Amino acid sequence: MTCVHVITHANRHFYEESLEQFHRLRHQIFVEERGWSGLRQPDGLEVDAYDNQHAVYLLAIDAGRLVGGQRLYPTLLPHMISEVFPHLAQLGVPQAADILEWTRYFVVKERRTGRTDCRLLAAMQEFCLGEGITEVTAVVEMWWLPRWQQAGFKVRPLGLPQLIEGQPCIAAAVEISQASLEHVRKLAGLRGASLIRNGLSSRIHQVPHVAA
Ligand code: A1S
Repeated sequence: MTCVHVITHANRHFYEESLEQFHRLRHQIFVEERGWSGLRQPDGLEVDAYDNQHAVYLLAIDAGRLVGGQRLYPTLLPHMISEVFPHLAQLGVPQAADILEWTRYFVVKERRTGRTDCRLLAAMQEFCLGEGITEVTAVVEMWWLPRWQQAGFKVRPLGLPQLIEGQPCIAAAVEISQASLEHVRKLAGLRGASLIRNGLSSRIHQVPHVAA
């Protein structure tokens, strides 16, 4: 059975193998499948500046095998939108303790067009609700907008779409709500809470210390 595990700096020692699979799959999927060649690494592991002690990973694992994943990161720290894509957020880059950035989302090929995608979307909403997060921000290709609408997610554009490597992309903020969580759970026929928080206390999100 597939479960989504919450992994932070505090419990990553339980998940070293899954995290290695996550970075390897990110390379296979984002570099080799999607062609984001700027992320290519000689060791076949896609790791960036935001894979550090502040990142939270929500990984879908089935019988020890990683089948999908995503990353959340504090917007109070320099993050991908503030550092790499600020030009996409003409209405301003949202930065607050209750807003996280959402990146590196994927489902392995064999599990696509199935329930894993909705499981990951539900996991993101469930985790954020539990942590008092109100929005997540992301840079996405435009085809995410109808997907989010179908999932029952409310989306606020942060600026106009622009081409990135030939693809129209947009920066957006997605609202965290019980209604969205229930909608996406219903779509996938999921019942109740499903996150595994191995070795973590009930609330883990900490506001990072930011120098004045
Ligand atoms: C940043 C993301 C942030 C949220 C953090 O009938 P179809 O096949 O056309 O239905 C497809 C399309 O409508 C659309 N879609 C998926 N990939 C697309 C692409 N490259 N270009 C245009 N449209 C695309 O979604 C429908 C369902 O896709 P799917 O792959 O059959 O199934 P599933 O299970 O919903 O998985 C969707 C995702 C995006 C998770 C999966 O395709 C994947 O892992 N792709 C590679 C990683 C990726 O591109 N991640 C998003 C960027 S990170």
